[in-house]
Amino acid sequence: MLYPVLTESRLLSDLSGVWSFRLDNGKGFEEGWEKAPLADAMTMPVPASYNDLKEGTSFRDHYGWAFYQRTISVPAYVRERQRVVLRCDAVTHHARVFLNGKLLTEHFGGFLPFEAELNEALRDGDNLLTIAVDNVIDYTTLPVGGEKPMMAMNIGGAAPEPKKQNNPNFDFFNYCGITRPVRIYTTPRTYIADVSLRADVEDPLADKVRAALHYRIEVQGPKSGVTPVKVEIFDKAGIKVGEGNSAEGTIQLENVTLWQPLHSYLYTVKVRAGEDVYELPYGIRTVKVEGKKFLINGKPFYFKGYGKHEDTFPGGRGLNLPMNVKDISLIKWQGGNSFRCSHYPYAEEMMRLADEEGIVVIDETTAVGVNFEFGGGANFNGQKVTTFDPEHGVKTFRHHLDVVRDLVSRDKNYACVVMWNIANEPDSWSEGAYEYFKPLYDLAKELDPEKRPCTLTSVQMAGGPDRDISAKLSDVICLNRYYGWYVGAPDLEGPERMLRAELKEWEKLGKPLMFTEYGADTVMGMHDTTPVMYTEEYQVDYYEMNNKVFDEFDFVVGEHVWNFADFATSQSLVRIQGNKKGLFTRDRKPKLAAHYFRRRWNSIPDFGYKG
Ligand code: BDP
Repeated sequence: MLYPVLTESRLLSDLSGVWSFRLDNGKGFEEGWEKAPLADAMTMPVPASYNDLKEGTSFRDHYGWAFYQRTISVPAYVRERQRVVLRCDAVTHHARVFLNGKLLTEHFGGFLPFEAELNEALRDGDNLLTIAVDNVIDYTTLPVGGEKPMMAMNIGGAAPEPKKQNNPNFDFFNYCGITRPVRIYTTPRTYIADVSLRADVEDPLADKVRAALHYRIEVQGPKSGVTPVKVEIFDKAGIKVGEGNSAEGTIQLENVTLWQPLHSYLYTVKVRAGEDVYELPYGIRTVKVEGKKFLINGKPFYFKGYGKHEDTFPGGRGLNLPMNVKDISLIKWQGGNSFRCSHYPYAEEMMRLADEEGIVVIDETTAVGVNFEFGGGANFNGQKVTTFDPEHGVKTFRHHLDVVRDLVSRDKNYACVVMWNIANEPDSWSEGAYEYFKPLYDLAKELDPEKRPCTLTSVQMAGGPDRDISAKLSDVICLNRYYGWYVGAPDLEGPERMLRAELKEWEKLGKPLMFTEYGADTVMGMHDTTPVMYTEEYQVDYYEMNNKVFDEFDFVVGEHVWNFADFATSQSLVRIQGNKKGLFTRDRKPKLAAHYFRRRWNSIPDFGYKG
């Protein structure tokens, strides 16, 4: 799906602002709230998560639907001449969109965009737009909701709450609402529906780089078959460097400037299909797994970076452009070069920013919590239930396919994206895991014009390569490991030996491996002369130990700390107003470890670190 932009043929109108809002009392649809202005409405900004914006636990932890409303109007001359499309970038987790009380569309999944054509439903004058948002997570949704609170079960099996509540099977606050922009855009009746690009670079290391840019333009609408298509490529100075004159073809490019990590270069691809014009920035680079190396532009790349979250105060997971820009600045300050979109696709504005700033990205689906083994495992009438049990196990597979499809469709043209992460810490060892995950890997590869590497980030309890199906499926082994925190803390010597022993097992596979998570909770301002858990000193010691071991293995091609910054979670005895594993606090102040990593990463080259 194309990112909405203003062009000579397309209008764009951002509906961000303060909308009317009301939490459902269980009768919202029965009473037809979508049909009339909301009674007793509160104010609510769009985009933002609503949870932290009004006071009280019943508001923050609301379970179920909430209604957002505003009026919209579109001039008649626009409606008559053009397609008018409503685009929601992210409604978390399940949306029903109504115009003048009539259902326009319904969408499942809280982190990917969806659209609806408005022409038929729009009337003259004001139109009532209602977006109802449901935040319920369960065994059918991604992310997955469990039956009991995940963390609470870890510490003694707290009894399930009698009242209805969300129990995330994941460790971040279940923020919800309209978290990304809602926009109206227009196109001519026959329009550019999709653009797929793939650059075949002859030799990325040559003095003068040549590339064949393969493109495919999807045109839809009444004249789609007969509409002439033209594709032009412009360099940064605005000079045309290539052109194609069909809906599908190849453009030869000479003297290509490659997109490089931290040295971005973006061409502009301008597409014309009849009356419609669409343009997008596009970086040319290569990505390849070769033996034990991860190559970008033919050179062995070392990932220095973070798992992140879209999480700021008070907008929760709401799009926060200033913080996105600040975070990239901090990444560069620290000598980092990459991050992972843990644990869901990030806003397109962040992907475009990463493309523009030269930050390498591992792009992730919403599949977190596909694992019944957390906290001792799930139960059904006293019987242990495995994750992929056909009757009582997860029911996420079909939705997971949709998420992979929509993610690849949205992000396939970004140079910053170098790998797809199919799931975070799933049950990747139990019976049924291979059968569940193999088709998802296959689908990502099939749909991606670039055939980027695929992975899953493997949880500690998955064990080694003998047990974990990621050994078979992943192009790069990605480990989330907590040696010296969940395993062995406060001792660091035993965990060091265990980490080394585990790496020796994975080394035999002959694939590159990176750490996609490792970290220790650290409360800013806690210090001690002898390292004690939760102090800033312990965090540094923890990382020094882990990094020392990583440096001993040449097949370890990267380190992503957990986490870039502290973030909000559900409450539990092991979460101190959230997860405190950040190198930065939630408001982006550096802990000791941030300075430690600044020294380390500035002395590690982006390319050729391990030869
Ligand atoms: C991993 C998860 C991550 C958690 C982290 C932690 O992938 O979401 O926040 O552990 O416990 O299991 O801090």
